[in-house]
Amino acid sequence: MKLTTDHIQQSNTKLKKEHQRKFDFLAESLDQRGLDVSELIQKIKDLQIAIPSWALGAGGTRFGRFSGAGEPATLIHKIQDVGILHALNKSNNAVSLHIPWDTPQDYEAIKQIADEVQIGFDAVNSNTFQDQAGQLQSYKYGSLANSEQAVRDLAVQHNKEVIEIGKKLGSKALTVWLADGASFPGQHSLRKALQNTYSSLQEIYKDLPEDWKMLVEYKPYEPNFYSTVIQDWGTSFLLANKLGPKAFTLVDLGHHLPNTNIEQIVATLMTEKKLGGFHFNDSKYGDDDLTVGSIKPYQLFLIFHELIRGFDETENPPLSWMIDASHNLKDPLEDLLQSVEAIKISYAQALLVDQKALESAQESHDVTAAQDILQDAYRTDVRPLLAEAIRQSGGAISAIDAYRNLNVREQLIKERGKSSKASGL
Ligand code: AOS
Ligand code: ZN
Ligand code: ZN
Ligand code: ZN
Repeated sequence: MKLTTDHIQQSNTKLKKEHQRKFDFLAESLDQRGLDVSELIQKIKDLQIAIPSWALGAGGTRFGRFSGAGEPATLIHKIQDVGILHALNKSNNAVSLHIPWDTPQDYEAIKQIADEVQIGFDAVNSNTFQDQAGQLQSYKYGSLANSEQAVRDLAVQHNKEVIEIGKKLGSKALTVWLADGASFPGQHSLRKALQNTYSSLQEIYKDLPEDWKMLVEYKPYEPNFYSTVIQDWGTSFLLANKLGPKAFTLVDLGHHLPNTNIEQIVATLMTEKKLGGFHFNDSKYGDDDLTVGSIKPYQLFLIFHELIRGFDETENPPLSWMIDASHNLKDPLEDLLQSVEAIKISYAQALLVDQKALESAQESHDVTAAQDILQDAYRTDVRPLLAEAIRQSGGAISAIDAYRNLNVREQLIKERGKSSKASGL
């Protein structure tokens, strides 16, 4: 299954007139507000978000997993799926692999297939939260933080192998997410666990190529429920600072206690040039991994607002943009199309903020005006702008409509079979 430009153009014909009408109306009003519409379109086109390999199949909960049909069963299938997304929205030009779930057999073949669908390889993810068949040491009581040297060595070795795999594929970042922690007070020494984590990460850092980043993810709880070693942005930031200039903090939107001010964390990390990237998703309670923008779209907008200011005012290096969402109700590809759209909508809205007016409102303590300026941007329906950017890039005016009209899932089921299941989570 490969979507061609012809397929997409054909699906655009029906929507074109109505799209043009909406776009012209919006473009005129943006123009009147003094915004450069073609510059906005270019910025929206340029934002590319990596798709995690583990989001392409239906995710499960600890109670069960209801697989969809025609899921990708192999790495080749996963790359094809990302190729389908990218053909539709021209916004996902990379995949983020999880090792060992996605360890390639034949690197040249994999790279060629990815090349054909214009997909590159974003951050590679290591996995020391599960034991693999035949593994000599167990991660049951932790990996990089484990009190046993032999277990730490194994986990360090695995991360080094992940770097080697990433090098062969052209990745430029290693994402480390650790489940390490304790479920009961007294289970382990909090200080030793942190020290062990730091020294293990130092070992891995030594193998990190010059042009790579190490992204250190934090998370307050789960699977451990009393203490997680890298529990918050402060701990990740501390480790990244101690490790060196190639280490950064990765912000997964779902990894915060309820009501945490994530945009403030983003602002602080950018000021310190230590924001490495994102795992986008949405949540109401915890690490819910719901579709981006489905619960708190205003928060997402505020995060993008901080990012845009940060890009202008700080020297934070370019970010890794990744999604980390997976759930068990929707078709995963439709879900990802919605997530990508939500990210780009927030970005486009944040680009509309009148920065000069906001700054002067802030300086004169005009709180009412400051709020209005932000909300004016947030309440603008930028969807026609987004659709135009994607259409100009050769994608679909409405990605979900095209996906459905072109019977993509039906064709995948025909090719892969009804009971094809994704590996991994
Ligand atoms: C786990 O909660 C983290 O969000 C990870 O980034 C990610 O979901 C995991 O590596 C995929 O298994
Ligand atoms: Zn994550
Ligand atoms: Zn998570
Ligand atoms: Zn999550």
